[in-house]
Amino acid sequence: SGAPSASGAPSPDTPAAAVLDAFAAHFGGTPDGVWQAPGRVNLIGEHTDYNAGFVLPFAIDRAARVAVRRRPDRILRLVSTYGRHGVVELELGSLAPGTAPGWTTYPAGVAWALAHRGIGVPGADLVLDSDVPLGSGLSSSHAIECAVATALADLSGTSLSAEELVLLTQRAENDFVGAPTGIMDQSASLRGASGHAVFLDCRDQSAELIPFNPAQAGLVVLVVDTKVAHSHADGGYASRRASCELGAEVLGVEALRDVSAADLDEARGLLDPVTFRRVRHVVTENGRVLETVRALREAGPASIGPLLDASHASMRDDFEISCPELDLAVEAARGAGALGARMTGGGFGGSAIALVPTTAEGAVRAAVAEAFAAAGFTAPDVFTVLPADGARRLL
Ligand code: GAF
Repeated sequence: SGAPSASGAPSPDTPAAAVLDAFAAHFGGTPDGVWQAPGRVNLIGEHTDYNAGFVLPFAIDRAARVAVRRRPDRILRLVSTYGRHGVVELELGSLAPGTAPGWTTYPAGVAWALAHRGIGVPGADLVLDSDVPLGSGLSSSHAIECAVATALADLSGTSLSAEELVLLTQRAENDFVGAPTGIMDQSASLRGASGHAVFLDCRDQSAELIPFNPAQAGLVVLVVDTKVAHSHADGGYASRRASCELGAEVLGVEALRDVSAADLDEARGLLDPVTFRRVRHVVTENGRVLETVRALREAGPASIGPLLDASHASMRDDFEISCPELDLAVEAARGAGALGARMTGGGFGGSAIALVPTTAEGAVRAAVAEAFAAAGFTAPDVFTVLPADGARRLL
């Protein structure tokens, strides 16, 4: 697009071009910098993060980008290339939960969480551009929060570790946005690396990058965005979390992480049937994450299909967070040659992923489209994702 880079030289078609253009159009001139943070796909390990368990997400090649310029006052002026809400002006001093409209709740929540942490956030003009589809279950909101957190921390001259940034964005999400989510999504966005998945122990945030390179194995990861809207601030996510807490309390453990597969027989007699199924999902899912890590190390990506399938069945039948569109996406993909498929993210809508031999990609895309049309569902968006690098400064 010919947008000037911060150095003044024209830099057509760089990832930052659109956000620089929008910055010039709304605020004039150039920003102090541009920061980017990716969305994520969770390969496996769902609803295990807030149970102090294991997850294995990867950062994807779709990201939120923010162009930010400090202001001499205490005002945040926020605008996005989605075009909704126009320029929103917020006073840093009077930020409180419920005060920021629409998407601005994410940057406002981050500024609020930084201030609570005693970090002097500067007033700023900020433009957001993102190619993580909104509400698709690929963590579009955490991508925004991680990009803004990285930007504002940098601009305030504070160096924060990944662990601190994770807790800070979780605070923004839990206490400002009002979604009782865990730490998986921001961990993937902050720690991701090209060609790798992030194996995270959510109890102590210890993390290891596990080689995950589908292309090298002749595979693609296809995302099927069902277009079914979901929100973690709705009741379903919180009620699953409450079941897990109840299960842990009745079983006398600090978190469901501390329940092993061998304990499940006894647990069945102690818990009501619904709570037992919720607990069984978390316990078996933790086991599947560990098995997936081992399979990736020992045999590579083509070996993990059955684990993805088992994970989906557990979410559909035990945790009950799937929906007809996600189930259909998974079945259609498998029927047309996917090695494995599962819904990804919090559930109740959003996206499914399928691990597909490159040679079957066309057949899987066609089968999913046909199955959705035959069922009378809205046509899904189907696209490939690659494991990509985590949050960083672009300019
Ligand atoms: C959402 C949450 F934000 C994560 O913390 C995680 O709990 C996930 O749902 C389910 O695994 O993405």
